[in-house]
Amino acid sequence: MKRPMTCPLCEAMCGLLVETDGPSITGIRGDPDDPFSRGHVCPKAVALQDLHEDPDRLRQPLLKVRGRFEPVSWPVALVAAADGLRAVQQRHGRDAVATYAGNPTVHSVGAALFLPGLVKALGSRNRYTATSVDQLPHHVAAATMFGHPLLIPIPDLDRTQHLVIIGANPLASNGSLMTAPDVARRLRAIRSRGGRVVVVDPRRTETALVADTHHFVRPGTDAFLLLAMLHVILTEGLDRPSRARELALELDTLRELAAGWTPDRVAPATGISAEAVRTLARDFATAPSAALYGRVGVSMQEFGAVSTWLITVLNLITGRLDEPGGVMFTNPAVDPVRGRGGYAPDRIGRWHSRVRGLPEFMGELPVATLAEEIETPGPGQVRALLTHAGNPVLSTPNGARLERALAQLECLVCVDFYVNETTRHAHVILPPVGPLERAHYDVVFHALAVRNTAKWTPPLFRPPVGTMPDWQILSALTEQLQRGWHWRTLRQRMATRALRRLGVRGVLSHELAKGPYARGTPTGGAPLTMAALESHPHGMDLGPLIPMLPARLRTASGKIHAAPAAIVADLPRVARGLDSALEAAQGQHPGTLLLIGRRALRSNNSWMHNSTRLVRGKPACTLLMHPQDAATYGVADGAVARVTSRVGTVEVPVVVTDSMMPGVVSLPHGWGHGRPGVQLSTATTVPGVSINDLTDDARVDALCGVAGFSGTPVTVTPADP
Ligand SMILES: Nc1nc2c(c(=O)[nH]1)N[C@H]1C(S)=C(S)[C@@H](COP(=O)(O)OP(=O)(O)OC[C@H]3O[C@@H](n4cnc5c(=O)[nH]c(N)nc54)[C@H](O)[C@@H]3O)O[C@H]1N2
Ligand SMILES: Nc1nc2c(c(=O)[nH]1)N[C@H]1C(S)=C(S)[C@@H](COP(=O)(O)OP(=O)(O)OC[C@H]3O[C@@H](n4cnc5c(=O)[nH]c(N)nc54)[C@H](O)[C@@H]3O)O[C@H]1N2
Ligand code: SF4
Ligand SMILES: [Mo]
Repeated sequence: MKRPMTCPLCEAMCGLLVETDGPSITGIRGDPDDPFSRGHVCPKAVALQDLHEDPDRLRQPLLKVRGRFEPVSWPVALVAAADGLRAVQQRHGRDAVATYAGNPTVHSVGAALFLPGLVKALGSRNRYTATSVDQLPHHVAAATMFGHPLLIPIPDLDRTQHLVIIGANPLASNGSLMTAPDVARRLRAIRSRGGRVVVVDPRRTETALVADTHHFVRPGTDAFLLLAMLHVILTEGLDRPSRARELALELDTLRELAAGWTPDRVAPATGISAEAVRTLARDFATAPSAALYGRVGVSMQEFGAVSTWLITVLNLITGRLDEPGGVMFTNPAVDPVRGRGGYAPDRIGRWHSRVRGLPEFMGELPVATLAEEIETPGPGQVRALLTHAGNPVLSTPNGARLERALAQLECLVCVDFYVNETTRHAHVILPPVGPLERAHYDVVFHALAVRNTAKWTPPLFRPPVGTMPDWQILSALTEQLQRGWHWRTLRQRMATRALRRLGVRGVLSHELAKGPYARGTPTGGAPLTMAALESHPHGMDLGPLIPMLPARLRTASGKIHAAPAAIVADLPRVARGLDSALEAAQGQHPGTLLLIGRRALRSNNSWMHNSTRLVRGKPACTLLMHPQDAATYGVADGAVARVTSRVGTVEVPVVVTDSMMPGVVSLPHGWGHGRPGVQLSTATTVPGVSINDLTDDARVDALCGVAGFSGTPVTVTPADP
């Protein structure tokens, strides 16, 4: 039997056809009838079979007894988890329990709908997620400019004539905040319709190789480059009127801010010549349609929020925002902007972290501060942690420090199906079923896609007896935590129970009824209900992105804030950053190289390395280095280098390649499985090292607290001189 589903591994939402024979999988291929992905898949889709069959994937809860994990029943595990967390809160207050939600949370409908209730029941201000090692700056820009953190403009990939990609490598990542299955074909299409693709990246990436132009940029200097582009566009009068611009306040402020940021001044810092910056700006501003797009390379850095804001500003003033072929807002069937949890604040720092004073945003704190919140005694100290689908030991800056801190927690509860670098420290592990055993609807990525589509998949396999999908674990744990609480929490308890009775399908049905297609689809179709989704198992196409302004704005003024006060206040820091970058460019820090990350098609953050078919072949965890640097520091291709930063040292094989910008080295993230106690029998044979044993928890974007991964200073020496 061939059964359609959506791949939940990355943001591309490829349609799959899973061929089954009773309980076994006989093949996984692309679904040609999926209207969005039209048959495209990458190698990771096939690896879903390895995940499904992986004997290391937990099917039963584990409880740590005298230092060892023992399988226990669900009632025992849930009571142990709830009692452990509640005891800490009773002794030390609500904030003593922290929560961390990792990336796969947003790829699971059950988790996306049911984790918020659990976090709310805990009622702690110590809320952390992978957002603060990822897209936090995008939310800051969206919230302060448009009034809602999820109003993120998406490149209209299929209609643009000019795409500028800064700090993203969609050919490896398959696109991010730009859900677009088969991004390679879509980029090729831009060029075959006479358009252009430009890439700005410290590495000549897979994407740069298929672009028309590539510029090396020194890591962490994008804000200077973007300010110089703003300067060129405004001084040369290349900005132009548009519907969106009519809605914008504070345009004059932009002119004041850009003064002084000439291409000549910033060129030595960015490594891109003044003439190239002028060309970049002019080509972008004058193309018939254009989209400027930035992703993790510009968001995970010390000027992440300013850079991300500048990208939106450039799209706004050149008439690209909310226009076909530019950057547009989505109109998803389940709409997080108008639906559940709808309004979210646009203020940064309503409260601050206890130890370092880092700002809250959207109700959460930056995870770069979690280790010190656990280590530092005093009122409000974090003494317990609940993780959901996260591996912060490998994915947050100075992960080794966090790992040491985890070991001193009174209670660590992990909702996860692997014993990995993080969960090995747990007292209780609650494993949900795998992605083929649960229903799927992409509540997050339909809202970030280059086309409006909708697709529902029921579970392909019946979950084995005695296992639970994540939403059931999360609601059971929520109820367990609420048990016996004061009568004032009665309403919360009733809400939890009502939600649980609805289940995923019921909640989605309510959401669809509140959504934009509740009365019919744009193509004159019937109302979009669960029944309609069920009768379209390959997915429903709801058409290209459409202009959404001004109705979609959520600002109190009903206008766009082109220069939000919180962001403008950060510009003096950017100016100081330019001074130090200029100093560094003059060679005042000899011996220092700048470390950046990278993604590979056959890898998925930290957790798919247990799939034999993905880790076969040449080692993936290598340090890329320019030949000139290799010669200077005496390391040869294939030799092992010792890489040292302020916080740590790793030893890793070197690949010498001129695809790197001189002075910059690159390591992938998500490796480092060689730690004791990790129960991943394949991954531990190809352990690699963790880049986050080098990245520095002290380097954050001071404006929003996102980790400043890009451009971590390191030294490189041969491991055996
Ligand atoms: N230096 C550096 N660090 C980075 C990055 C970088 O580029 N450079 N990238 C950052 C980015 S963008 C991100 S998103 C983060 C990711 O950071 P995290 O979200 O912390 O880590 P993941 O590697 O995604 O780990 C996912 C965990 O969820 C578990 N899991 C998988 N599926 C499910 C599920 O359905 N349910 C549950 N309960 N568990 C599941 C896996 O076993 C694994 O333990 O890493 C960040 N860290
Ligand atoms: N195969 C695969 N796909 C994935 C993932 C994965 O781990 N593997 N992870 C998923 C996740 S969680 C996310 S968030 C997305 C991320 O999706 P992308 O943002 O496309 O991620 P990357 O491939 O890391 O691309 C970031 C690029 O920024 C460059 N860069 C680094 N520092 C700087 C800088 O200072 N300035 C500039 N201009 N560029 C810089 C890097 O060289 C790199 O090419 O990918 C998702 N898709
Ligand atoms: S690109 Fe690969 S991992 Fe991403 S959704 Fe498609 S098949 Fe899955
Ligand atoms: Mo991410």
